[in-house]
Amino acid sequence: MNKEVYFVLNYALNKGFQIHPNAYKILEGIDVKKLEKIIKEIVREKTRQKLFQINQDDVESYLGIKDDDSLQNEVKVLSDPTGKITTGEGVKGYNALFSSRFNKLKHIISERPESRFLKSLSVVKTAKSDDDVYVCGLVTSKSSERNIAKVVLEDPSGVLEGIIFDEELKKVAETLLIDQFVMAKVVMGKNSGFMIKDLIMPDVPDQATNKSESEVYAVFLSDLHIGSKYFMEKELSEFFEWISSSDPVAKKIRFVLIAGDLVDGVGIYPNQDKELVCQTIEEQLSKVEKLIAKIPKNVKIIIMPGNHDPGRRALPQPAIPKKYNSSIWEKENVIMVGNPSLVSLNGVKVLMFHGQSIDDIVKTTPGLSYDKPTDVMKHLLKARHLSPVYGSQTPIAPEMHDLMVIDEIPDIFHVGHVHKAQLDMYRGILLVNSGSWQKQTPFQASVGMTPNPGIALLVNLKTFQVFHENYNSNSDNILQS
Ligand code: D5M
Ligand code: FE
Ligand code: ZN
Repeated sequence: MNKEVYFVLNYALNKGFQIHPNAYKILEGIDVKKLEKIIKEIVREKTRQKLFQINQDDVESYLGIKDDDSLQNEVKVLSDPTGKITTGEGVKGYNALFSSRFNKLKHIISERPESRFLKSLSVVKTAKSDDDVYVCGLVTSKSSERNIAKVVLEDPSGVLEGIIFDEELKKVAETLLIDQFVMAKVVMGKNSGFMIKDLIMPDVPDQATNKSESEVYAVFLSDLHIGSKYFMEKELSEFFEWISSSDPVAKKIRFVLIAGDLVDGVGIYPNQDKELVCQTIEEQLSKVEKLIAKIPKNVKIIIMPGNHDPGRRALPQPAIPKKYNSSIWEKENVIMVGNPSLVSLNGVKVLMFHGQSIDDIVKTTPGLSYDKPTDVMKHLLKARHLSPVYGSQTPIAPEMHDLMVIDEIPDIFHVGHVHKAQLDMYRGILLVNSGSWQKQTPFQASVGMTPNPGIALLVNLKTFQVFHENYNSNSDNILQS
C-alpha cells in the first residue's frame, strides 16, 4: 500500500479500529488529500455508535456510492409492433395503410380548433363557395414553378390541387414530405382553382413531462455495429465496465436502451464480408451477449432492431428473431422490442425509433441535413409520423394499420441511424440521437459523412439533466447540442 495512504489509515487503526479488506480496496483508490477528512468523519460517526470496524458499507454510504435498492427500474412496453404485424397484399395492403394513416391523423388533428370547419375534398370541389374552408389529406405531390408552389392533397373522397403564392407559405410547402398528412386552409380563386392560404401540421402540443420518482439514469445507445471491423469494442467495453464501477452516477444507472444496429449483420451491403470480423449473425450476437454480460443485473437493457439487424427489413420491424441467439432473449434483464416502440421507464415515456426514414427526408427537404438529425426528429414530431415517404429508399410494409403514426406523445424521443450524437428539445420533449460506436466507415468517408462515435449519453430521469461520457480519444470528436 502507498505510504501516504497507510499514514492516513493509521489514524483509525491507532484509535482501535479494524478496517475490512473490502473497505481498504475502496479507500486505496481515493485521493490522499480527501482521504484524511473521510477517515476522520467515519471514525467520529462509528465511535459515536460504539462500533469499531470500518466496513465496505460505511465507506460506500459515506461516498454516496452504495447500491440503493430503493431505486426503481420499472419497464413497461406501451407499444411494440412485434405481435401486431398484419401485412396486406399489393394494392389492397397499400390502400389499407394509407386509409389507416389518414384516419389516425385526422383523429389527432381533430383536437385543433380549426378542425371544426374541416370539409372533405369532394364537398369543397362541388360546393364552389367563396369562403375559406379547411381540408386535410395526404400530400401526393409538391412542386415549385416560377412564382408559385403547387401541393396536391388526397383524402378518401378525392384529390385537390392547391396553389400557393405567399413566400413564407411556399417555404413551408417545400418542407412537406410526400405522403405526410396535413391540414390546409383553402379558398376558391377566380378561375375555379384553389389557393392554399395556410398549412397546418398535426404537431405536438406543449405538455407536462412525466418524471421518475427516484433519481435513476438511463443510457441511450444505438449503432454499435458489433461484428464490424470498425466497431469500437475497446471503448464500448470500457464504458460497460464503468457502468458497474463505484462512480456515483454509474451506481444509479437502471436502464440501457439500444435503438438498433446492434450488430453489423451479414449481406447488408455489397462486399460487407471484407469489413466484418464476425462473419455470421450467430457469432455477432454471441459477442453482443458477452458484452452485455458486463452490465449489472439490476440494469434493464432494451434492445430494438435497425436496418443492419437480422429479421424483417421493412418498417415496422418486429424484434430481432429469437432463433439466432435465444440466450439473449432469456436474460432476465433484457427486453427485446420491435422498431418503433414506446416504452415507459419508471413512468417516463420513451419513443424509440432506429431512424431509417432520415435518409429519405434529408435528400428531399431543404434545410435538413445529416449534420442535424435532431432537426429531422422535430420534423417527424410535427408530422406525427416516423416514416411518411412510401416507395423511396426506406422499405415500408403495407400494414393494415399504420404503426408508424406517433399516436402517443413521448417525454423522450430516441433515434439513431445517422451516427451523429446530438441533443435538443422540442416542446418539452427531449430529443436524443444516440450516435454510434462504429468508427467512420470507408462508405461514410466517401460520401463525406462524419460521425462522432463513442459518446455515451445518459439522462437523469428525475431531473432530465443530460450527461455525456466521451470514450473517443480523437479531440475533434465532440457532442453538439
Ligand atoms: O447507416 C449509417 C448512415 O449512413 C445512414 O444515414 C445511411 C448511410 N448509409 C450507409 N450505407 C449506405 C449506402 N450504401 N447507401 C446510402 N446510404 C448509406 P447504417 O444504417 O449504419 O448503415
Ligand atoms: Fe448504423
Ligand atoms: Zn442504421
